Amino acid sequence: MNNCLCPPPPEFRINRIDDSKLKWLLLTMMRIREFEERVAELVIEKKIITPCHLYTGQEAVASGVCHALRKDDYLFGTHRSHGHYIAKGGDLKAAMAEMFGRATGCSKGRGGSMHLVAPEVGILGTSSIVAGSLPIAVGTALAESIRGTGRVTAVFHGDGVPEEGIWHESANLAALKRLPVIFICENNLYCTHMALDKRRVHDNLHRVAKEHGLESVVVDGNNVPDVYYAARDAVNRAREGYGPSFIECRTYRWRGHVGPNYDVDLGLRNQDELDAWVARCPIKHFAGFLVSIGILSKNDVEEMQRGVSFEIEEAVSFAVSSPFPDPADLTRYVFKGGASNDD
Ligand SMILES: Cc1ncc(C[n+]2csc(CCOP(=O)(O)OP(=O)(O)O)c2C)c(N)n1
Ligand SMILES: [Mg+2]
Repeated sequence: MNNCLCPPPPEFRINRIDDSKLKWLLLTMMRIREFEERVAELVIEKKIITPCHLYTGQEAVASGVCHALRKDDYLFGTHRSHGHYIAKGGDLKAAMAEMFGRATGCSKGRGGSMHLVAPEVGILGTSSIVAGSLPIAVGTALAESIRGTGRVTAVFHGDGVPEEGIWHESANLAALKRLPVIFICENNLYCTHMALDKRRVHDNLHRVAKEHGLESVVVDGNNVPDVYYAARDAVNRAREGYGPSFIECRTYRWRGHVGPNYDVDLGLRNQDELDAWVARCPIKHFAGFLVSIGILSKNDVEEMQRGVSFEIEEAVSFAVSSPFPDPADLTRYVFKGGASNDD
């Protein structure tokens, strides 16, 4: 693991991925940041009341990984998945409407912040149950390997998840059957309010994954090209039948575990630590890099930012003008084929 915000690997400069893709990486991170920071404001204003676990600071992970995935590849997420949803191509308006509990939301207003779905772009679900997505993701990978579709499954999870038994069962089965699944561990150093070094004797998540038989790497999760290259390699291996991988992305969430506060006042982490990670902002650094190599000008970056702000405001307007679900439909979507389920 490289603790500094290292420059992109040489290959990145030499065999540059094309400019439109570089811009996509930056744009995606900006969209996630703007979405999250707008949601934070709306929570403070009590306009959004679903509990929101914000992704600010971790944008490079979702963006780098999803850039390596195909649209029809599958994605599973967690309680902190707005970024995964956006990076995989989920509709922004539908995501914002879900935050407001509206019928036009991606989960029809029934899921809230933690339960997002968009099967049209491969997002089969995000879940509030810590580690709950793991066995489902492995099951999906098993199904796709039997069908021979070449589809890959990416499952995002936090650093708290390898402390759950089901993570070990899932990793073992995935390795045993050489399944096309990628475990992306977003190690933001905290599980709710408990730091990694208070929970583990060793800082060894990637080694544990390796022991289970997963191809395992650690990357700087604030460096989007680093994340992309690790994900690209893992996706290629999975698609070619070489089995599962584990990518530990070292990163940090700027805001507290849940909601818009920073948790510093609670004595759970200190301001110096937060400031150091804010100084390593993945967006600021990548934008600076693209400007430095002449792919974008400062004006281009500002224009992109204005476009993103406009897009998010449009999503908010769409959400607040959308209807709530009809109470008469309460039991719809509860049971497949149930009396009131005609969808
Ligand atoms: C099975 C289960 N146990 C406990 C919880 C309560 N809980 C919600 S989020 C969380 C911490 C998850 O930490 P981590 O996996 O590191 O993800 P992060 O929040 O840091 O993104 C816990 C313990 C839960 N939702 N589900
Ligand atoms: Mg964590």
